[in-house]
Amino acid sequence: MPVNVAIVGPAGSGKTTLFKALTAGRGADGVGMVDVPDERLQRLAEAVKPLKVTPAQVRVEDTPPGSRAQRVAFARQADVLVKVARCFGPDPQPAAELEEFALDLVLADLASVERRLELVAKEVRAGKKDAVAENEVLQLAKAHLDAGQSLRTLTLDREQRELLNGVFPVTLKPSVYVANAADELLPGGGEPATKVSRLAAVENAPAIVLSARLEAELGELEESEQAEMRASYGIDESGLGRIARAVWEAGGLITYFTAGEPEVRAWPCERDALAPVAAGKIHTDFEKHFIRAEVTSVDELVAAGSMEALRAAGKLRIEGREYRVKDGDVVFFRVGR
Ligand SMILES: Nc1nc2c(ncn2[C@@H]2O[C@H](COP(=O)(O)OP(=O)(O)O)[C@@H](O)[C@H]2O)c(=O)[nH]1
Ligand SMILES: [Mg+2]
Repeated sequence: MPVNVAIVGPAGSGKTTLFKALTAGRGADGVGMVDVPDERLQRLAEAVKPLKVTPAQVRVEDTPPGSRAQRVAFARQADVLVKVARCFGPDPQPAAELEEFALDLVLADLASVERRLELVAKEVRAGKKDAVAENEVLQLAKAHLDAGQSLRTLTLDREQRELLNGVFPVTLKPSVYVANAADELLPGGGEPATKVSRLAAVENAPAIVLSARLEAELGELEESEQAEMRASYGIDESGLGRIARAVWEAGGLITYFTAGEPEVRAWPCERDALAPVAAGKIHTDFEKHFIRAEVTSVDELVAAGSMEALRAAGKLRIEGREYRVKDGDVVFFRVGR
C-alpha cells in the first residue's frame, strides 16, 4: 500500500502547479507517483551494481475541483496532507487563508464527532461499560473542535487516539506546510513564509519554503542548468526532495532497503514496525511465512559489496519476529512457504 499524499489548501495557492512540479508532468487525472530521493540508495546501487534500482515512492494527488464538502472528503482519504499557502502575488495572506481552510476541516470533524457522540452517549446511559472511554475522548475532542482547534493539538494517549480514529478525523492527520513563495523572496520566503512556519509550529509540523512555479520550470531543465539556476536563487536542493522527505517524517515512516543482484530497493515502512510487518511490505505472504530477518547497515554493505559477502563472513545479524526494523537497515527476509 503506497503512502497517499493529498495536496490541499486555499484556492489559487499553487496546488496544481506544485502537483505538476512533483510529478514532472507525468501525473494523470491529478494522480501521480513521486520518487523519494535518498542518497543511501545511490550508495547501495554503486556498491552492488544491480540490474534495477527502485526508490521508495509516495502517491500524490491534487485537490480536484469541487465544493467545500468535496474538498474535505478528498483530504480525508489521505495519509499525509501537504498544505499549500499562497506567499506570492498581490497582498499575500497565507495565515488567514490557511486558517480559513483549516476551519472547514475542523467543522467537518466536529460534525463526525457529534454524530458518533450521540450514539456512544446513548450506549453509556444504557450501561455499556466499554463505551465509557470512547465517550470521554469524544467529549474532549468536541470541546477542542468547538474552540476552533485541530485535533493535532489535542494531547491524546495511544488508546484515545485509536478510539478517535473510528470517526476518521481529518484534523488528526500529519501535515507538511508549504509556503509557496515569490521568486524574489527565495530562499527564505520573507514575512509571509514566516507566518506559515508559525502556523506549522503550532502542530509541530514541518514547513518548507519554495516556489512551485520555479520548481516546475526547473524540472524541464538539464541537471547542470538546474544546479546553476538554483544557485542563482540561493537554493541548494530541490524543494520537491525536501517535501518528499518531510512527508516521510511527518507520516512517521522509515526506509529500509533490500539489496540483491536483480534489484536494490528502498521500502517505506511505519516507524517501529515488527520485522514480519516490514516483510509484508514486499509481499503480503512474507508476513505470514516470516522465518527470520538477516540485517546489516548501508555502510557495512557498501564496504562489503554484497549481502553474500557479509553472510559468508558471518556478519549478518539474525533477527526474529520481535525485531523492530530501523531506518537504514538493509534486510534479507527468510520466508517459508
Ligand atoms: N509567482 C508565482 N505564481 C504561482 C506560483 N505557483 C502558482 N502560481 C500561479 O498561481 C495561480 C494559481 O495556481 P494553481 O496551481 O492553479 O493554484 P490552485 O488553485 O491551488 O491549484 C496560477 O496562475 C499559477 O501560475 C509561484 O510559485 N509563484
Ligand atoms: Mg488546482
